[in-house]
Amino acid sequence: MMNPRVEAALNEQIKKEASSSQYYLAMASWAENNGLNGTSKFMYLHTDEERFHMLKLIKFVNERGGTAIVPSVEQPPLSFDNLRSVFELLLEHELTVTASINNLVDICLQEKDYTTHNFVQWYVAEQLEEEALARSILDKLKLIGNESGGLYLFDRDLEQMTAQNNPAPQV
Ligand code: OFO
Repeated sequence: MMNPRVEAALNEQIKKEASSSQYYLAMASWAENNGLNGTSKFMYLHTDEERFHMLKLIKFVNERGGTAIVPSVEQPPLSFDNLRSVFELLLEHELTVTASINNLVDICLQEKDYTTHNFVQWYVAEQLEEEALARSILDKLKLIGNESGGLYLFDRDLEQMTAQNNPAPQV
């Protein structure tokens, strides 16, 4: 049996990962419709990664004797102002996910659930990486400003970067 408080917090996290996946899927689709192929590929990969984060949690909860709740998800926005605002929203979103992971760590410690605490460390490391990546992309976009040649090159770079990445890992 899982500690009920930890189980509830893990189910909350499942919901967050599902909504992250949906959010980045909306960004991928918007970018695709706006000729931003690199950004679109990056976001399609990212939406799969978030789904993987969700699946990993679902399997963990079920394997530990809990019941994973597959959540319904809200419809994300249909459009975005521009490339920079997409990545600003992504970083903002990741910061809320990090806060939620930190809260999960706190609950594990309070409830002395060291197994889940150990499992959640993977997410702690993942959040560090995701925030760093979002910040480095935003730094580039700030340098470029509204210069269309620069934005074109940025999008192409992102395409190359995504192509070098492995496809989303399997659970
Ligand atoms: Fe699941 O790491 Fe982003 O949200």
